[in-house]
Amino acid sequence: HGHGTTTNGTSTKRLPDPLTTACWTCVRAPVPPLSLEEIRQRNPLVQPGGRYRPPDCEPRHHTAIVVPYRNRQTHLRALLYHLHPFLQRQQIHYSIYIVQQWGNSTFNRAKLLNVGVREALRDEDWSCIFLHDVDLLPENDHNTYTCHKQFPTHLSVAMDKFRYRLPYPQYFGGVSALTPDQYMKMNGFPNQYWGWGGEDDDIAARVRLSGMKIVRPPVAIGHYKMIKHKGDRGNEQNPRRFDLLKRTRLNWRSDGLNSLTYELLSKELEPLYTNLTVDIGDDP
Ligand code: UDH
Ligand code: NGS
Repeated sequence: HGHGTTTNGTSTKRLPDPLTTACWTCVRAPVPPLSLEEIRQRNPLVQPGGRYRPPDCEPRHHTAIVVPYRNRQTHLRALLYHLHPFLQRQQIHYSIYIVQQWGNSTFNRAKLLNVGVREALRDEDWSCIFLHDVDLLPENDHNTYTCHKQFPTHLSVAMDKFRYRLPYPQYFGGVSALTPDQYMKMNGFPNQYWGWGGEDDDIAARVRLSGMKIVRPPVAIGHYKMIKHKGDRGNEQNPRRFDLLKRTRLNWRSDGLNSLTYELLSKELEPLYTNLTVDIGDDP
């Protein structure tokens, strides 16, 4: 495998592109110095709202990508730069939703994901919904952004920061995917995790408590590069996460999709993504 160094000193990892052996799949870190306008020019077939349909076939897969978001502009550009061509190579009908938490209240990743799923399903009858952290770039084109018929999928099984393996067997963070039915069956995600940590473990527990299991791609396929960064202001470690996790079994039926409240402040069809700005309240 070729490894190069770009002019600004960042490393470029080159992997053989599995779909077209004449090409390389390049994952650059940390960020290509491209503007949103330049990324748009490279993706002329993407429609407003970050929507795409393969022009010359009837797509078998209809996937919404939902990204929990606040104040990570450079990561967002890297994700869009990478994901649009990646999904187009897979001939998927897709749309990218950025769910932006409004204001300065403590970040709540799982609640933003609930909002994203509900709003995405207003637009289309998606067959699959991806929950996607903004700083993770898939490295292998065989990692198809589609859903398993029966069970929720965890995709980011081999992240570079964890030396390309799971940090622990139950890990469900990063990138995951479910059908709308699977999502309803587990009453969505918890709304009560304000701040960093634990919400992904709660989601993994819900999968099992609702009678499902987690499926995963092979480690060689689920490779992701994480863009390095420091902890965010407004997303400090949640000291209550261990207590909450003890109560998932009691709480999952009453806290989730069926107790979700929020105010959608705006929905804008940007050239490369749908921007949902939402007031989800604050840690009580
Ligand atoms: N996110 C934002 N803005 C924030 C916080 C989180 O957009 O201010 C989103 C983003 O999509 C991110 C995801 O939420 O990828 C998860 O955030 P995270 O901070 O839980 O996870 P990440 O993998 O960082 O980005 C982990 C390293 C920070 C460790 C801090 C431990 N105290
Ligand atoms: C666990 C957290 C998860 C987190 C994972 C990886 O300890 O939310 O570490 O974190 N669970 C709890 O805190 C209960 S990471 O290495 O990415 O910072 O996703």
